[in-house]
Amino acid sequence: KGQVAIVTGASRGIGKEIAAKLAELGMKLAIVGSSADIHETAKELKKSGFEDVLAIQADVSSEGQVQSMIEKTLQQYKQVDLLVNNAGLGLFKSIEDTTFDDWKRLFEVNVQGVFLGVKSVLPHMKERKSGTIITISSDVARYTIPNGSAYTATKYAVQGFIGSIAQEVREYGIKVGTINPGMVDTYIAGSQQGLEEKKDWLQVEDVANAVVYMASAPKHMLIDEIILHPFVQNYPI
Ligand code: NJP
Repeated sequence: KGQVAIVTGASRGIGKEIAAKLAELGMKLAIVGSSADIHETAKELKKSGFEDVLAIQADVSSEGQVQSMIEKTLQQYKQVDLLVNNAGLGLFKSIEDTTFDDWKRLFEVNVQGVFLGVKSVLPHMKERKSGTIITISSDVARYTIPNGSAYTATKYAVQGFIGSIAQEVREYGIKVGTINPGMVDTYIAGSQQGLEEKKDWLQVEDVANAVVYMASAPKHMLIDEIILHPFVQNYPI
């Protein structure tokens, strides 16, 4: 209660639900999205009774915008206890249909975005000798899928980056973990939320609950990773 969280990619989908669940816990929020929709989401959260919601329109792939995201959050709340790197793009296309621009944009948002988020918040968390960084990666960071080569490659990159960081920053009292969901009913890759054919997929609350569980681990406990997938999804273990 009273702690401060930044949630990226909170305009819709998983990030929006993470923001709502953290607000329910009494956390103060900075919610981030690249489109003006982020202001609508902030209005909705405020309407639900959560007062401390700061909307920041920023592209996580831009070094300057991520820096100002942290500065605005610190200006408003003086501290950051939790960063949730959730913003991400999906792309499910054959290699023939995947353009070089698709590839670059996916890496900019999914990988560079996570790098910049971590870089920008670390000095503050190191100074306070506390903080938690949770990244929404994917179960495809563990195996491969056809028609998802670029997307899968970004999530493998995130896993490698985050795993290394987790070990580096432990000495500063900073916890780092990833949530790796399978198929979640969201707007990813131009989909719609709530479609009948996705009713047995993970729901956004499932992933948000995992974030809450990871973020509320007692001081002596580190949850490195949570993997969750729909019961109907064939998951190679
Ligand atoms: O996607 P979606 P999800 N800078 O499309 C924002 C991972 N995941 O909730 O920019 C800042 O509903 C965008 O807002 P806006 C996935 O890889 C998912 O499913 O304003 N924000 C929106 O709020 C990703 O890392 C599944 O349009 C940016 C949000 O991101 C995370 O879950 C499976 C941005 C995307 O909402 C959330 O994705 C899995 C930018 N440059 C992992 N670009 C799944 N859904 O099945 C986009 O394994 N956003």
